Formats: sequence, C-alpha cells, structure tokens
Amino acid sequence: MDINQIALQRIKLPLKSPFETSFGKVTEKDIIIVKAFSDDKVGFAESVAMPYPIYNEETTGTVWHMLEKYLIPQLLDKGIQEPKDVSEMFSYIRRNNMAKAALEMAVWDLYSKLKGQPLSAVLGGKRSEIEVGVSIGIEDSIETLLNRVEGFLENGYKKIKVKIKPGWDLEPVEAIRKKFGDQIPLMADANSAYSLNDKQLLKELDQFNLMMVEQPLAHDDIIDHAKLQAEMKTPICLDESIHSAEDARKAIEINACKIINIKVGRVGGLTEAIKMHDLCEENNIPVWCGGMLEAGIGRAHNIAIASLSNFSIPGDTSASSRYFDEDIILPEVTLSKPGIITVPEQPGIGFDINQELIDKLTVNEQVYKRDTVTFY
Ligand code: OSB
Ligand code: MG
Repeated sequence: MDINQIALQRIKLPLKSPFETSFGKVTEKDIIIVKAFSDDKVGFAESVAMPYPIYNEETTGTVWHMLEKYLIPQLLDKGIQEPKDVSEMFSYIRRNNMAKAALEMAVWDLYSKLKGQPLSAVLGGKRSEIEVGVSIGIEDSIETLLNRVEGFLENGYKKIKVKIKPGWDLEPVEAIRKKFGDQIPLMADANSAYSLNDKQLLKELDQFNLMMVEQPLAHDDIIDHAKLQAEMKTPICLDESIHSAEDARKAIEINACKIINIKVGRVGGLTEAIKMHDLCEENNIPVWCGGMLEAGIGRAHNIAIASLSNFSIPGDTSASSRYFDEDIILPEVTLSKPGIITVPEQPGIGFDINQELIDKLTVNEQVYKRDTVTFY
C-alpha cells in the first residue's frame, strides 16, 4: 500500500443529552478523525478515547500525542503491504490501544476502498444485517429511565443495557422488569463500580434473568471476576479488563466470563479484534460489539466488524440519532428494520463523509506528509 499522507482533525460534536456512567458524565464527543491518503483514495477512522482517562488510561490528548510523535511518522517512514502489518509494526509500543486503533482502522478503510470491496467483507464478515441494542446511562429518576426504555423498545432495539453503580442497581433493574416483563432482552453494565465485598448484592441480580452483567469488578481484574462467576448464575461479560486476544485467552481459561464485549479501540485495532473474535469462537464464547458513543465513522467501523459470525449477541451500535442531531457521515446510521442495521455494500466503511460538518466542528488539524516527517 502506498500511503503518502495522514491528516488529523479534532472535532467536538455535541451529544443530544449527557451520558452518565459509574465513572462520570460526558456532554460532547471529543473526536480525532484520522484520514489515510494514497494517490486517489482516502481511508477514514475515528478515535474513541474519552476526553478524560476514566474509562481507560487514554484521552483524546494522549491519542493525538501518540499519533503525531510515534505512530504516524513510523507508518509513513516504513510503509506497509497490508493492514495487518500496522498492528505488527506498533506491537513494541506498550498500550495506547485507542491511538493505534485509530490509525489502523483508517488504513483498513483505505485498503478496502483500494480493493473496491466493503470493509465488512474484507474483514471476513458474512452477515448482511446486524442486530443492535442500546446503552442507557444513569438517569435522574426511575421514571425517566422507564420512559427511555419504552422509547427504545418501540424502536425495536434487541438489547437494552442499563448502566448501574452502587445506589443505582437493583432498583432500576427491578423497575424495568416490573414494567416491561421478564422477556425483554435486558443487561446491566457496572463499569467496574463494585468489588468482591459487594458479592451478595451482585448475586441478587440473578433473580432478574439478565442476559449478562458487564464488568462488575475492577478494570484490571480477571481473578475476582472468576470467583464471582463461580457463584453467579448471570453470565459475566468483560469489557475494560480485556485488551488483547491474549487477555481473552487467560480470562476464558480461568472462567472469568462467559461473554466478551469487543471494542476495536480498546483492543488496538481491527486485526486484534478479529484475532479475539476467532479465539472466542473456538472457545464457544459469544461476543458483541461494544461502543464508545462513536460518531458515524466509528459507528460504520463497528457495523463492519459486527458482521463477523461470532458477533451473535446484539451490540451497542445504535442509530446515529440515539446520540446526535446531525452526524459526520452521509447518510447517518439508521435502523433498516426494528433493531436491525443493514451492513453497507459500498467499498470501505460504505458511508460518505460529511466534510462540511467536520470542518465546521474542527478545533485543531494537522497534515503529515511522507518525506517531511521523521521517525525518532
Ligand atoms: O462501558 O460500554 C461501556 C460508553 C462510554 C464508555 C464506556 C461504555 C459506554 C457505553 C455506551 O456503554 C455504548 C454506546 O452506545 O456507544
Ligand atoms: Mg462496558
């Protein structure tokens, strides 16, 4: 592949309403758009790091730093044959997975555009449509929460995920079950808000027939999750603890979870995400595609990876309108049927870029050309 230029644009995109988790609240998406240029095509990706190091250790600022100082110069300097060479090239750099993923995903989009094929097919995806769910933040009251659930059920979303934290756990889950019955596909995500000291409370979740409980314990733990899973009927799904296929292998080996949430940013790119997907498939561990409140470009990448066979549980990739009044892709992501997104058939991520909107929202931009940057 002949990549001769990379460009970054940092944008701030307002969220329709604040999104609150056990670790804090966000009101806008702080995004770095990455563009990878060959002679006549451009690949796009979007960094998913939060503005603060509260989900993981990365931030929008550290992603920019890593891209500018290490990742872009090296990619432009050394060049690659195929997208999988990118993760290989960056493997000696510790962590910074969201920074690595942002660049790697732009290369994958470019690669599929050069081949004239949809990204989903290039990644090995076979599905023409994917089932999707929605993630609901911590709300001001049970009543507001129930109203939100009702609206999303009307859209046909195939999985309702509610955020929980100490003081907002059994009560909201019980209220949802009471109002909407035992059959709606419901799960809870704790974002690491509990410890094994809360075992009794977490075990009480078993009575609500949840699809799973996501990351109840520490962000860097698998041992305690294994202890908890041994005593809980509800399947545990890991998110924050799993950064690589190797992490997944270890978690599966000690029975720390029965399901894994794959976020391409968290695991350092699409190549690693496919590796993790395949490993989970071999071990009968279903996966689903998580989200980081992505704007359209990230959403499009999520749709592509979720077309792989072992993404057998509806993911968090909802329609653009779930979070944004206006999206940075054209058309925006919509449900083609209740709870269903059609996987695009156009080359690459399969959506056009709303460059006009991106330019309007830009707070910082930089272009890096081969032969004018040097790798340290
Ligand atoms: O834990 O899955 C999470 C958003 C930001 C950070 C972490 C998480 C989330 C979500 C939202 O749950 C998923 C989405 O709709 O994109
Ligand atoms: Mg999560």
